[in-house]
Amino acid sequence: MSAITVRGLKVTARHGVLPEEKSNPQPFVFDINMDCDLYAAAAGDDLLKTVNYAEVCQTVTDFCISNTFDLIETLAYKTAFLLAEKYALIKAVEVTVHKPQAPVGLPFDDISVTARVERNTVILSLGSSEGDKKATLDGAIAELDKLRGVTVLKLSDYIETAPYGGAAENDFLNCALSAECLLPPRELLNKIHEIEAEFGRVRKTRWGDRTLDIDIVFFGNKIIAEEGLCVPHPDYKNRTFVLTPLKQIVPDFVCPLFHKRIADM
Ligand code: PH2
Ligand code: MG
Ligand code: MG
Repeated sequence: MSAITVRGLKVTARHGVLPEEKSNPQPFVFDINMDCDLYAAAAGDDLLKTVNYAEVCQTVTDFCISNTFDLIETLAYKTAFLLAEKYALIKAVEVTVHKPQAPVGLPFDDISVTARVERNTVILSLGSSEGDKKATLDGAIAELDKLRGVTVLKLSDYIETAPYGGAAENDFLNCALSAECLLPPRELLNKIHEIEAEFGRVRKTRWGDRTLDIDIVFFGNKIIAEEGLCVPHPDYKNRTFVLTPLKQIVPDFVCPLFHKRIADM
């Protein structure tokens, strides 16, 4: 993967916890590294197919000047997020913010914070077995798409499926979608839980009937095994109500666990 890097972009601005840092501007220095595929730009010698570094410098400067944050963590993360949102070519961006005159009262060489934002394709499975199932799925998809940093790309048909697992009694309405996601996995999961709660999800019996269930089936090529967050979904390949919609929207996606195309599962 190729990259564009800016080092040492200097901006005078008002970030810091102390009141005097909010009134007296001080220097901040940015290093920005953007992973992007630059082949098309280089092959065509075309500025329109790359990320214009002059524009990046202006965007970062404007953002830094027109906001006031307590933490350089916030400044670094929000700057990285803004760049990833603005430039679709960016696959991942790292922003380091240095604060060379931080009011520490002791001699130091440098203080900095680095934040990273990645663009991943995520694949979600949705199901509903209580209430107005179609309205719930429609509403949940709209809410997902409204999340900052999440853009729905492809949506499968809605299919009626028999309950799987033995606990639920009603038929389900299921679908799957792919989306572009700038949030880290745990943050996406938290947002999903909020949307499930908004649609009246009450966590009763495992596998029981529910107004809305949204599962992360894939998160790019990541393999995650944490409390409450297992990706790829541990049982997806045994569930036709997941596989059928996936075959429709992402037949060529290769599962990072089984190294097989979805179409061949
Ligand atoms: N979800 C479950 C349990 N069983 N069965 C079908 N048909 N569809 C589902 O979405 C489903 C299920 C637990 O999440
Ligand atoms: Mg589920
Ligand atoms: Mg779930």
